[in-house]
Formats: sequence, structure tokens, C-alpha cells
Amino acid sequence: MQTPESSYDRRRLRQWLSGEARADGVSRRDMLRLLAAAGLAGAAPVALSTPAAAGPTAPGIVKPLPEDLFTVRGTNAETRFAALAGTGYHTPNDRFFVRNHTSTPLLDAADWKLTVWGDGLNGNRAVDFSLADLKRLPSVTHSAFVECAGNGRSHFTSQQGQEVSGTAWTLGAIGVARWRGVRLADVLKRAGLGRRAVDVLPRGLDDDYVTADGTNLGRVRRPLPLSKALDDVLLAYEMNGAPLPPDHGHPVRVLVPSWVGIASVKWVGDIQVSARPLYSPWNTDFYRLFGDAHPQNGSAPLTRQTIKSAWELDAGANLTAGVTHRLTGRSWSGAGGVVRVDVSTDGGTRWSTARLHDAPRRDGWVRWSTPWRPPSPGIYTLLARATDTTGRTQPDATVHNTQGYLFDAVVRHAVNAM
Ligand SMILES: Nc1nc2c(c(=O)[nH]1)N[C@H]1C(S)=C(S)[C@@H](COP(=O)(O)O)O[C@H]1N2
Ligand SMILES: [Mo]
Repeated sequence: MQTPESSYDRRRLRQWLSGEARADGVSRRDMLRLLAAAGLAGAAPVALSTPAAAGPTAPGIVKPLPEDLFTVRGTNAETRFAALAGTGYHTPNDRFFVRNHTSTPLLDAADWKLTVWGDGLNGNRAVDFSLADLKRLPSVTHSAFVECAGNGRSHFTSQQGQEVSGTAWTLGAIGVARWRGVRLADVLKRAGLGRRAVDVLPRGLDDDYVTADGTNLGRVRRPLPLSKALDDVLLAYEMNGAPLPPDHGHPVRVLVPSWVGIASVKWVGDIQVSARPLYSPWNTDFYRLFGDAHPQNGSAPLTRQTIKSAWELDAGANLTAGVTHRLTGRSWSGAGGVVRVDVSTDGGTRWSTARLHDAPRRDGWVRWSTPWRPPSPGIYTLLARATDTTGRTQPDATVHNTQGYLFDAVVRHAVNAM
């Protein structure tokens, strides 16, 4: 009899050999282990060819992570904003950030199914959907960002001198893609959504998440109120015109526009529909605001993202003095489109408005540019401050919370003119 692990290894090997899973980023040692597990060692020399552009890898991420595109942070990969310069509105899949609690599972779309179940369904009857079932439903396409709630977290420390826990992202834990899929509302209706349903709980097929102190929190799952689930949430199977890549939830992920990234559960395998409010560590212990300025048990669970801006430059980038450069960047807000971006190249003494290259778009970002001629060699601090359709603007400092969520202050970006 085959253990589940060996059948997993065989499936993974099959996908890898058929080119479904990318060779790059899978180490030779891992491949040898898989070949041995599948009883194929020595039988497939093609599988052992060294990838052309092997860069640093993060454990569990399948796609290549070349240093000019990504900064690896533990099991995660942050997009380098400088690598977005000139890429257009949508973030190419090869440079979209990855946030993995554990590691990317390699799932076979043909074997995959989604089970919708729970006492919020009529008759409490579970219903399964294959990928083909989903593709028979009307498809919708929506451009939206996925952004980690902790994006910008490192600036609590570097800019405000405060301690926070979690991945030390700079500003690159965001990407905007064209997602295609079906409305979660359509799937819930087909499953027999009952009148008493209040919450849904999508759950990922990746491994259980075990915290640093050894506590097993089970599979990644976060309750979503039915009101949002029925509004604009998708079950996405395409990203920028391609089948969802393994690292971004293949074959199907939840896509919750404008909300914190944790809501957009990847590799979704089942969705509980409940007549009572649901809880998981991801809406009780995590993804609330804790700390001196917040209620004892934390704020309400986080929903929308906040407002941010980023320059498409590395921190400390070198620029030639006495020459006019076209500096570019992007700004976004979870509350509405960005309508204005003010920029300063002298640490905030003088400000001008950046030229916007996109109309304000809900759930997305705007690209902007500003000309700048560094007058003489030296260190300069660039600032960008966005304002959205609701009138919200970026503050000088963000109120502290212990887990470093929703950093929205203007980031001080040092560059070196030489
Ligand atoms: N199943 C599962 N879904 C998940 C995660 C995960 O680790 N497992 N990470 C979440 C978090 S915290 C974020 S920010 C986004 C990141 O999506 P991306 O990796 O496609 O950029 O996925 C979310 N969905
Ligand atoms: Mo996240």
C-alpha cells in the first residue's frame, strides 16, 4: 500500500516532469529524494538538469526567486519595488510576492475538488465542485491587489523605533493581478445557501501551521462575513491570463478585494458555511490590532487594507547628481482609489504633486512619476504621500500595534546622489 506521502511525491514528480511545476527552485537534493521515493532514481536524467538561472530559494516556494526581483524572508519572498519599474499596471506572475505559512503544495487540478458544507446550507448537505464544475459557471475578471496586512512592518522599527513581531517586510508585500474565476456568491447559491448563514470559512490544503513555540494551529483558515462573501469575492483560477501558479494557490484561491491578504486563502479545499459566527486563530490572535492604544482583546478583526505609497527604487539607490531623472512609484488604498500623491525630495521641506498615470481605481493602485535633478552629491530623503477618494491621507507616523499591521505612515526613502 502506498503512504499518502509517497503518492504525494509521485504526483509532484509527475507534475515536475510534465513541466507543470517549475524546475527552478527545486533543489537537486529534493529531486533525488523524490525520484528515490517514486522508485525512479536514474530513470529520468532529464529531471536532473540544472536550472539555468538558479537564484536564492525560500523553503517551499516553487518559482525562481532571483535577487533582482525578490528579497527572501523566511518562507516568504518580497517583491523588490525597483523590479516593478516599467512593468505596467499588473504585477507579472514571476515577480508577485509570496507569503506562505508553510510551503507551496503541488496540487493536481484534475484531482482537486472544493467541498462546501455546514449548517448554513439548506439541509446541512455538503456539495462538491470540481474545477470543471467551476469553469461551467459564468466567469468574471477583476483587477485587484493582494497585500499582506504586515506590509511595511519593518518601518515601525526603522522609522518609529518600535518593536513588532512578524515578517520584516519593507513595502513589497503587495501585487496587483487580473484575477479570473467565479463569484463565491454563485457557488454558495448552487450549494444551497440557507437564510440563517452568517459566516463562511475557507480553508487551505497546505500543511498545518505550527507556530515557533510548537503549537499546531491547523490549516490556514479565516472566517469571512457572508456580506463580504456575497459582495465581490471570487474563487479565482487564473492570474494575469495564466492558470494560477503553484505558489499563488493552484488550482483555486479565494480572492477578497481590498481586504488584508490573509482573507485570500490559497489552495482552497473546503468552505464551511455557518449559521453562527466562526473563529480561527487568524481572526482572534492574529489580524487584529493589539497594544497600548487598542482594546484589551484587540480591535475588531482586520478587514480593509490601509493607504500606502512606494518608490520604484531600492533603498539607498545611487543616482547621478546634476542630471534629471524620472522617478516613479505607486500608491494604493483599501478604502478607494488614490486621487493625489504629494512628493518631496528634500525630506519634507518642499512638496509638489506627482503626475498620476492611472485613474483612481478601487482595489488597485495608481502609478505616478515625478522629475528630479539632484542638485549635488549627497544623501536625500524621498517622501510620497497619497490621498484617496475618501479624503484619507498618509500620516507622519502610524499608531503602534504589537504585530505591526497596517503601517500607513509616509516612508522616508533615502537615496544617494553621486
Ligand atoms: N492556504 C493559505 N492561504 C494563504 C496563505 C497561506 O499561507 N496559506 N497566506 C495568506 C497571506 S498572509 C497572504 S498575505 C496572501 C499572500 O498571497 P500570495 O502568496 O499569492 O502573494 O495569501 C494568504 N493566503
Ligand atoms: Mo499576509
